[in-house]
Amino acid sequence: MWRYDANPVIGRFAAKNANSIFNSAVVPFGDGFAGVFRCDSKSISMDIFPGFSRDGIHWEISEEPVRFEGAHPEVAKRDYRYDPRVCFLEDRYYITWCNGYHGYPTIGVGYTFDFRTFYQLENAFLPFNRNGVLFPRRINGNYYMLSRPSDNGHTPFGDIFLSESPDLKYWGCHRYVMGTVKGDASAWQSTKIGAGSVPIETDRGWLLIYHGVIQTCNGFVYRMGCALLDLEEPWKVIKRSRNYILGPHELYECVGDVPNVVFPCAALADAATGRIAIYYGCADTVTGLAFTTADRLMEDMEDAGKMAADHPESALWELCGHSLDRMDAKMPFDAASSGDCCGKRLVEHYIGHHWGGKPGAESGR
Ligand code: BMA
Repeated sequence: MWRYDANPVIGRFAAKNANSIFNSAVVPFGDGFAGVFRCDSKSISMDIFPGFSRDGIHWEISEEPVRFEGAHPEVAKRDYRYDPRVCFLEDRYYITWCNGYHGYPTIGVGYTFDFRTFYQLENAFLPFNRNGVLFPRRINGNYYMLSRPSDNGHTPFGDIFLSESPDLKYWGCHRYVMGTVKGDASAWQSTKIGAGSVPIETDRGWLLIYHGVIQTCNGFVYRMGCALLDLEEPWKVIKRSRNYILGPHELYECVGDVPNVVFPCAALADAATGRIAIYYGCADTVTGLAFTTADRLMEDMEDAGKMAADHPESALWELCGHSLDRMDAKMPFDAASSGDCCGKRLVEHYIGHHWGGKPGAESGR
């Protein structure tokens, strides 16, 4: 992956009264981009704020947090809100976030057409849950959401699950997707994992960027990985990173309110070239931007079934080891339905300025 050479792309004080602006989601919108940003205030109140940008780099973040309309009063009452994701689905932008409900974290769901008026739906799940990420289209007629059941604290455990809904209100048919990996096989993701970006549709499967956490003597370290999920049955894991794809190395990732955290919440993809731009929170303080390609991520992943076979000591690999033979076919990357709505302009901008011109600048990990 390549970090944007002017990172952090959004500084901690880029909104009025902000202490930090970090785990945030960005989508192409109109002639530019829009986003929903996690801003913790100087009183350390956690909330989500809309923002707009012409180029995906320079942002104007609203002074007022998102105000939702339309929800049942019991759900509309704000508690705390953090870690938003934004998913363009059918005709509108859905927002999911970690929504405090009577002090307990669950997944809030809302939508907007214009990032000015927002409507709230029912919370998707019972507490305790975090990292709710929608798929960008229905699959076999239903909506799908990844999530990470958790506890009320800093959760020293956690696997990724999938839930299905006919209407974005009632969720069921819960499926286990993938879990942590203990031991030598991939210890950076040994404590908990959580979905990051809205999955990118490719002809090989859904490409998911996620975070993985290890517990150290000095606290949690958050890194970034990716997985490939089956197109029709997305609880089946085809491939997965053994090595992390981005870890906290730069100063702004290692030092901040919570050190050693990279936390992806959005990935923009250019269907024509497979280029991907990832927005991620850094040290719970600022927002970073990094680039990669779908082909590169495909190379970075290993066959989940083979990894299970190579590491029988890690039982959780067996649980996620649904090896699909058709992955052996040599297929060129071709995001099936993302079109121009997935960040083409942003990525093109970087081809000239920060990417193609600096082939040696790859930061690797
Ligand atoms: C998680 C969430 C994230 C945060 C991370 C690291 O539990 O609270 O918002 O980035 O911890 O502190």
